[in-house]
Amino acid sequence: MNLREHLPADLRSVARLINQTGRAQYRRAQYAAAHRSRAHQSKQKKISNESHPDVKESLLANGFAVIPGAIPQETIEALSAEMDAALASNQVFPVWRTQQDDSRPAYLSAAELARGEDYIAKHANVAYVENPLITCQSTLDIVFSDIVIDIATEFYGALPAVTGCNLLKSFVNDLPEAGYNMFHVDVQSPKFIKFFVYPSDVDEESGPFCIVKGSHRQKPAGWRMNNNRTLQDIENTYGTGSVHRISARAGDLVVANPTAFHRAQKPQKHARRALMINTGLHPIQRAIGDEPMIREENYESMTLKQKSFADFIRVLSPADENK
Ligand SMILES: O=C(O)CCC(=O)C(=O)O
Repeated sequence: MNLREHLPADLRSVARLINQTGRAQYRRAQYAAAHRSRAHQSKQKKISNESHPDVKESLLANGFAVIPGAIPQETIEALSAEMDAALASNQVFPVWRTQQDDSRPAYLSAAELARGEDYIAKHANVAYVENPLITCQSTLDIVFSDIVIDIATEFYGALPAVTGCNLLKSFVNDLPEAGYNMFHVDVQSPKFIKFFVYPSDVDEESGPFCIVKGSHRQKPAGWRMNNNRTLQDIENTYGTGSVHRISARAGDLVVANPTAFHRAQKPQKHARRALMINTGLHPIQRAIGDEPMIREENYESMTLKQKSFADFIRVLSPADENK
């Protein structure tokens, strides 16, 4: 039974506020406990890290940072080719139909997916590659690179870990803005960062990641209650020009604090491909994407530093893979 349906409308928003406040308190306690434990492990494991003080400073002040050319070009070329091959062979996570109506299922059917990317792009704003850390092995070189782990370690002051990994393509189409195209904040943890790497350059016309500078520090009361803010809402509150659209070259590393207001702008002229790495100190409930998984052979060849970063990733044995 859905109790909320039995509440008068004006009590429903109060119930939602109480529920959200309770969950936020729970997540703060979860983060604090995880921080104690993972800071302790960090001291014990004596893992060496390079410091990136400018990145940390920019993350704290603005909520984002861009590190130009952080990922080698050959890795980016491999990522680009593997991602295109995965999409061409329909290795995609169930694709959510952008315009929902009662006459069609919420997700595209296997027969629809088999019609290929042009068809998918007419019905969905975005498609995700299935199990990216397995399907596209070049993702491992990026996700477990020193620069990603070092920036995350310095940000948390404790051993970080991957909490989710998405490889996605956002399409140019006539469908309305939906989901991540609206301004929102991620609430799965009170403190976390995500990384983006693009297989090709991203500019204003190819659906850049947008973030409201400093909004991780300052939000109007009650704004967490609605994660569907329009550009107009944001500009009315934070001012014209408050939205920063992050253009980046293929191989740049973009880091962002998603507790700031952000969105994926809908691409106007060119589709956008992106690798997105979520990090944190405790496992989170993912809004989208598979549970992150890697092959046992890949896990076994990792350093201690990389294995710690894989703490929340499911390691698949050959027997698991054949199931
Ligand atoms: O794809 C993007 O640029 C943003 C995705 C996003 O909004 C999110 O992960 O919360």
